[in-house]
Formats: sequence, C-alpha cells, structure tokens
Amino acid sequence: MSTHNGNPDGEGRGLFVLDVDPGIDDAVALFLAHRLVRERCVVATSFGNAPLEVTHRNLVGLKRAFGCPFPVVKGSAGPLSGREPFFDFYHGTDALGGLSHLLPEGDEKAPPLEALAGFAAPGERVVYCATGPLTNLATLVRSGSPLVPRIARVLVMGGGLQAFNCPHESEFNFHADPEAVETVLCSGLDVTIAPFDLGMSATLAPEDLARATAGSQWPVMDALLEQSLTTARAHARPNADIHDCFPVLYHVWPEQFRTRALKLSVDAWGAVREDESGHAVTVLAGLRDADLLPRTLNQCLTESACPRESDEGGFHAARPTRQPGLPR
Ligand SMILES: [Ca+2]
Repeated sequence: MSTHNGNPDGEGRGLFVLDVDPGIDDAVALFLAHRLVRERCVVATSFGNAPLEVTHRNLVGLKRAFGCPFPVVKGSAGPLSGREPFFDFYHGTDALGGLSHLLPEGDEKAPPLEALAGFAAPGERVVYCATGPLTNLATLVRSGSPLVPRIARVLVMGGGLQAFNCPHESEFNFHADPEAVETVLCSGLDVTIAPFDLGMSATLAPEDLARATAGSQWPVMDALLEQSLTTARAHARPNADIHDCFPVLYHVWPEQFRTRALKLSVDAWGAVREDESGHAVTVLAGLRDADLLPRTLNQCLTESACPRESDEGGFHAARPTRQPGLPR
C-alpha cells in the first residue's frame, strides 16, 4: 500500500494542523496522527463535545497518555455568531465517556489561535484537518491569518448527506457553527469532507474492536475504544462509530477511499444539501477496504514503533517516521 502525506519528496516536510474538540473520536484521531502522520503536527483545541476548558484539558491529558509531543494552541470557546455554544454531551460531561480520570493530570501553556501561523515555515505546505466545529479555521480565514494562504488542503469531519445526529437533519460539528462552515466553504480553500454518513457506513462491530485492540500496548486507547462501543449501544447503535479518524486516514492513504466531487450548500442549522449553485467540495463516499480501520488501529496499538517504520505485510511504505524539531 503506497503512502501519501502530500510530500512527494517525503520525510516530514510540511505542517499538519489537527483541530479537535476531544471527544473520544478526536482522541482516536490524535492517536492515529501521532502514529501515522509524517509532517510536523500542531494541535488546536475548540469547544464542541464540551466547553473549551474541558476539551482543552482532555487534549493535554491525551497527549501525555500517548506520549505525543505536538504543541497546542487554544482555540475558540464558542461559535462565530457569539451565541451560546450547543453541547449534546454525547460522550458525557467530560466528553470522554467518564474516562478522563485515566489521563495524566497537568496543565500546558498554550498560545491563542493566532499563534498557529507561527508554526508554518515560509512556503511550507499546510494540511488543516478539523474534527470539531469549524470555528477556528473560519476565524483564521476572517482574520486574514498568514496561515490560510499556505493551506493546501482542508480535511473536515462534518456534515451529513443522508445520515444525521442533530436537529434539522444536521450533523453535530456543522450544527455547532453553521456560519463557520459557510465561511470555510466560501474561502476558496480545497475542502474534503468526511461526512457523518461515512462513519456510519464504516463502524466497528464488537468483533472488529476485539481484533483492533488484541495485544494492545495502549490501555487508555483501549478503554476509550471500548467506551465508544458502550456509548453507541446506549444510543441503540450496535457498533462503535468513530468518525474523526477518517480525515486522518484519508490524509495517509487517500487511495483507500472512494470520493465524489459535489457542490454543497449549508443552511442556518448546519444541514448540507447538494446544490448546483453550492460550493465545490470533495466528499469521502466510502472505504475501498472495509478492514482499514480495525487493521490500522491494531498495528498502531501493538507495534512499539510506528507502523510506517516497517513494511510487514505491505501495510505501508518502509519510510521512517520522525518528528523534526518544531519552529520556535
Ligand atoms: Ca470531534
């Protein structure tokens, strides 16, 4: 299986911004980014699954639990409109299904959102991957951040075409800040969307989860994945749906996804619909390999080295993973 990561000359060049609202799904996305993404990474936190103070604290704890060196910037506490944020607490008040006590405690100084631009070297290719509300990215667009012209690609988990989890046939991340979605879609940035539909078509059945975590060396990740299944069942879903992992997996292995070029518009509730006068986006329509997620999780959970460091089973190219020094 060939790898991508957007660097034809390879070796960690470029910047990968992961914009999260952890959240169990976001925790999985962070873990996979830590294990698989070869660019330098920086993480931005956002309100979303819970208030910003909670999601930011979770991110700091998750980084420690995963030994993840990514610097963090602290992002938006609420939507662009200034209205009160909407929280559905799908993963409970701590956004981690009550498992936040498993995370190492501690604080980490984090600069505000504007600091993101300082992590990109001049001329560097930036991939911006958002798995929470799009408020941070929309704020950067509106403020004329020098980061935005360097963004080669935006990867988003959000929106529902036929599957929804919020009122008015919307999906949570888009429902949380529809104005931000509109801003990003109007920005001229190259946007690829992993819609809610994709995650619901690529769920983890209990046997997939057992296979994914067999032999795992990462107990916090195991507990979060198990909790994802427990939460899904509490909502009458038989399998765990882990939506936020897909933009990261697409970044690493785009050839493993079926895509559609669509024109979408977004309404005031964050609901998207196909619309000839809408914004051109790429939508991830499905996985070519149904086993991609459990197999990748298992390799990331069981190998002490990052999976990319070996080529066993043709899983990936034999290229070393490294995190070069971050800009000061
Ligand atoms: Ca999320």
